[in-house]
Amino acid sequence: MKVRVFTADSMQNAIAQAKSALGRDAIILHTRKFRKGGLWGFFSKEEVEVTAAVDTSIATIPPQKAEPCVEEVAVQSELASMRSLLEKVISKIPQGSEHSSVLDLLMNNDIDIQIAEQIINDLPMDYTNFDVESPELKQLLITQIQTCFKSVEGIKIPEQGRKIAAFFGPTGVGKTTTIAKLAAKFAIQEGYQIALITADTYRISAVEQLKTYSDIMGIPIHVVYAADELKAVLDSNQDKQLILIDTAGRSPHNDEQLDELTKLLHIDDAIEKYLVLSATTKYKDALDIVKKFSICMPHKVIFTKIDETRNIGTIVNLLYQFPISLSYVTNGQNVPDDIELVDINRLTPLILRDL
Ligand SMILES: Nc1nc2c(ncn2[C@@H]2O[C@H](COP(=O)(O)OP(=O)(O)OP(=O)(O)O)[C@@H](O)[C@H]2O)c(=O)[nH]1
Ligand SMILES: [Mg+2]
Repeated sequence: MKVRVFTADSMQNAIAQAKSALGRDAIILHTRKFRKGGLWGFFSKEEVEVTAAVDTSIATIPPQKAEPCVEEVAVQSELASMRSLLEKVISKIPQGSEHSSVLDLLMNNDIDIQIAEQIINDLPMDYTNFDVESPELKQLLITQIQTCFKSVEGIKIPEQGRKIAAFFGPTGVGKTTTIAKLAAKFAIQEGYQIALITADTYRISAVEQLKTYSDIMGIPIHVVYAADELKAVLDSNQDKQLILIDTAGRSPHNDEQLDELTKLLHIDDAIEKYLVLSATTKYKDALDIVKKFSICMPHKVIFTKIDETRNIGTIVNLLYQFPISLSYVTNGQNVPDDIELVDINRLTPLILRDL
């Protein structure tokens, strides 16, 4: 530190001298006034003394510039690439807290982030005018989501001839129970002539399960072990107005089983094919299932177990990606009551249950 004393006839001048000698960074350590000259105090004049200092260490010692070690260089480059990645991600996120709140609402209802973004982008009007929790915003989102529901059609029995419907999908999703519900609806409630066929000879109790329902309802049931047997049973049931075919649950990752199922379902072009999916399935798994079972060329999809899940965003996620035709949803284990034709106006509010 460099310290110097300056005297002048005024404080202002003394400080000016200090700043000009030591620079703008000079600091005033001490000031005092004293009288100079004269005799016994007569004819003396008042002077000002300023003690000022400047920290020379800052200016004189050059900053240490150590060579970075290899590890530091690696960390710095990692940080730089993370920063650039973050900047890219942030630049893609549309700004505004309303956007992220609406995005959160959709994602809390199990809607995939990319699909949620698409839903928001496609909104026909400025949603930022609405409160995030308002019924108006909920209605706006529901109306937008409804645009992905392309078509809904249940089993339509023709006036002449017959309808053959086969049900397939992963294990345990509710295929057999759904068939029992539909059999009761068409045979008992609507009085059609129907027959049941089960090709599920894989599980010991599978045939018994459907047979129990057919016995109660007084509907004939046939068991088939191979595709050509199915053909024969279909041929011998020309008098029926509706034939419902049950199949064994299959893993979407077992290609051999899927090939076998495809052969069975294509034994007769008239077979209408229903893919049965549980609404409780995780979206990524449901995506795999739809992709893998598409080899069987499903005409329509049935979603089961919507009573077992709070969020049925999986349905929206799938419909946004595949032009699937919907048919029924099931909402419980009770035969025959817990099934209904998809009603878009009743289903879509459930999708945003957590709003
Ligand atoms: N909560 C609920 N349970 C259901 C529903 N539909 C079926 N279940 C139940 O799901 C379980 C499996 O039903 P199944 O009809 O045997 O299923 P599946 O697809 O035929 O099974 P596999 O033939 O073994 O592949 C049973 O306990 C049914 O009662 C539904 O809509 N809601
Ligand atoms: Mg079954």
